[in-house]
Amino acid sequence: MKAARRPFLLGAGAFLAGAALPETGRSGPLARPLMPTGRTVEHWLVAAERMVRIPADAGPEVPAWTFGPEPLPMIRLQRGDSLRVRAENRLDQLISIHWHGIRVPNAMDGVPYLTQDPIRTGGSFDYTFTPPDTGTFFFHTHCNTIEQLGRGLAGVLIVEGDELVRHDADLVCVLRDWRIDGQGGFAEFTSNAAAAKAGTFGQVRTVNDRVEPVLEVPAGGEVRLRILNIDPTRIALLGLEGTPAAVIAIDGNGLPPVPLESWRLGPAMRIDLSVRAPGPGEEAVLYDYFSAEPVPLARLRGMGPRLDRGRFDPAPLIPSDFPAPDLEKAETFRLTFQSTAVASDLVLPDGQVLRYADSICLSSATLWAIDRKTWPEAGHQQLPPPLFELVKGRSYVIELVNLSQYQHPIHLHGVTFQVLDPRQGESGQRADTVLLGPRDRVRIAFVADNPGDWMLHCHIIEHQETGMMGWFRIA
Ligand SMILES: [Cu+2]
Repeated sequence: MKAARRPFLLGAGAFLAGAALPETGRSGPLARPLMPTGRTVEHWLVAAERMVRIPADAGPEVPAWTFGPEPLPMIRLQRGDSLRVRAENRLDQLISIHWHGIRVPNAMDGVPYLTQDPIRTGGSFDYTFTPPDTGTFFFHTHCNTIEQLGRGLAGVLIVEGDELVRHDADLVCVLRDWRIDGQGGFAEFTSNAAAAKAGTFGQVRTVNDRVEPVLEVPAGGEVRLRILNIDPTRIALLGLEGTPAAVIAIDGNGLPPVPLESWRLGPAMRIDLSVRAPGPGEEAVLYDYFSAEPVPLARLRGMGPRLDRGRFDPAPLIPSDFPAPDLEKAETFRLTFQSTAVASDLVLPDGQVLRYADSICLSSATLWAIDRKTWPEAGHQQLPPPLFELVKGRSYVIELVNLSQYQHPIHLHGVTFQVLDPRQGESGQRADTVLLGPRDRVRIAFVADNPGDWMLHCHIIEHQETGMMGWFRIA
């Protein structure tokens, strides 16, 4: 029964400031404005090469690049907290830190040359911002990302404070694969042949850097499982066997709970699950069904006496406060995503034919394009013109059209968008990354309320760095 759950005691009078108390009916709770806590959480991230065991419990030591002694730093904030991170660079190449999914001010977005000078060897940069939204996010470098992410430079950022009913446990499951060569080093992170297709896959599959870890959960309890796919390449098809679960957030954004059957989670995408923990000593298994043989990724094991939480009926999260796009007045832009090597036609639902009979000039560094334009030489020094320029405060619809036969998780910096075409049984969800299937088309909408120059790119990093990357301006 719901009454058996502990109510979430709200801090800082967050709701009292609003006009109405949230409702927990079918429509879900109401959003609420951001109330700063006045607290600043400080972290010092030192990017350096460190010998790390991969997988963490059993593997050989490899020269990973990490932000600290813990290969995967975890930052947890309360809603309304400010974050100050000093990022220091002790690698022999440039870095910057991008805060994926956080609607930061443009100067904090961590894109070299577009929003800041890259952090040089021996240098540092202070990132300070107050995340406007709750949820499950991550951060990673935005320079030479194929190698820097491949060697591990990433971390998790969680902003708490979105639960009406507190879960009995709150766990993080970070999916990433490693390219280990078996001789104490890393295998090649990319090849042109792989980058022109689905990308280069890691061969050591890990959750929280462990192979098929056992995650202990309070037996019978309600568990929040924050699943992040921070792999540069792999698109997982997730399922949980042995216990009921529901998707309660996509890319950190709460939505009316959707029963989990299977869920396609591309690079950079996240889902939060509410899971009924197995009974004492029992297990549930998180699988990736994408390959021919389902791959077990992690096990949830019920521990302690069984908690009585009644019927499985997860409560929706409190959504973040986003302006709703005005779809009547919104201007529409269309972006096409294509290979530079393959000519392709696509007939759209309105009968229009998009034809690319010729190919863009090929080089080893340009394999992919947005609107037939590739990012020059995978660098950021020479900026191409923006893909589009948006007027601050106006609503926009962006139609994303995939002309290729490969999947592309498309990510926009600076904004969280509404996905107008439902993808996996959900509706009206907010996201920062949307997965385009082969020859797929999806419309997204948002209010251009965050001024600045923002990246738009595929998050299969080899696609991004061989051309499938652009930027747009909100002014
Ligand atoms: Cu892609």
